Amino acid sequence: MAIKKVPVKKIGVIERYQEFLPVSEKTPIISLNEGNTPLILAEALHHELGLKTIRIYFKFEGLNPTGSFKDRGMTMAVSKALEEGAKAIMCASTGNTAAAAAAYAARSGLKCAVLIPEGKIAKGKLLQAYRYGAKVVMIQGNFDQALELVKEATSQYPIKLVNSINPFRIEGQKTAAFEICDDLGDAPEYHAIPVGNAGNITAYWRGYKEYRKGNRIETLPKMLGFQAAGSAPIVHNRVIEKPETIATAIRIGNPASWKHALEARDESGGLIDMVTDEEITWAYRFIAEREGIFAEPASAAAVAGMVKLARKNYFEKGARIVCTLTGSGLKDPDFAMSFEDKVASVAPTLSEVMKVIGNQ
Ligand code: AN7
Repeated sequence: MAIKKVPVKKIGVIERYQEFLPVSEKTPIISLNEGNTPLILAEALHHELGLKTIRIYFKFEGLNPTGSFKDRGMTMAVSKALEEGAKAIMCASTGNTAAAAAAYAARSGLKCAVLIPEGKIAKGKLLQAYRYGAKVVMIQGNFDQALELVKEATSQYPIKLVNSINPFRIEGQKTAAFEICDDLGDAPEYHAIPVGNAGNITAYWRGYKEYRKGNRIETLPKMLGFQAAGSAPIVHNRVIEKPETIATAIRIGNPASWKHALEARDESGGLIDMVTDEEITWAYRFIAEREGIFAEPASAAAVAGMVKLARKNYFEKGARIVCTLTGSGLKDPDFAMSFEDKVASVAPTLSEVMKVIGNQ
């Protein structure tokens, strides 16, 4: 018997949320059907933390077309760049912005150049930018220096900047908050998120506020941002000249949206804290090994932060916490393979195989 085919019209975030976005019928929509990512209820984490009435949900952004939340902002930035007559786009990136910019540029026909910190970018992101056909330039410096160069270049040449200081990026990224509210039927009580350049925490807060203004939700969440301890300028209230962390995506010492992140924190009554690389690594392995969700280390920073707060009994009874898992674990194979539990290699005999897997 033939399986019945159901026609499905897949749409991206611009079409789905156009009434909340600065687009018109003149905007050429460049989309890869981004967004509509799953909100997955945690299982093992509740048991681990002894949480009985609290529900933790993962907004898994690693399932976007290029494997991170950056696609939501890039569909907007590239569509608007095209509408404005641009011929080329450019960004600095710790990796995911570069991958998304390169993909949407490929789809639109725009040229794309990306500046990345040499040696400090996950391999999967580098190969994406390269394979989608962008001009990839390694800077012998860090992300903050790369961003300064991009600002200079785009102010002197007819190239559109598509980092999150481009306001259309934030506009696109706020759609993730809309999706969460649509799925839950209201806003969660808390929203945990990793903070690097601070564009995403800014975007979510704007999304929640606009949904409340539009009477789609009644309450607003407390925004909980987490930086890596070696790259925590907002927590320390000073620029970090040499940021360090295994979570290379958020290895940023001078966030572009610093001020907006503070607004999100203060207006929502939330907090911005930091987590160590050890805490990030624990969370990274826990959600992969116990929840079956493979997210990249930067994403695990938000989980680690939430775990830290839960252990201090920060959350009140009955609360719903949404934690954004910003990117796919597949992005960073080197980190994934950096542990003791390496893959075994044995002779092709049953006894050798059973020696490794044990008598299960
Ligand atoms: C997986 O790609 O900055 O606070 O250049 O890739 O909005 O910067 C990436 C950031 C969190 C932090 N999780 O978001 C870039 C870049 C992942 C990321 C962040 C990033 P923002």
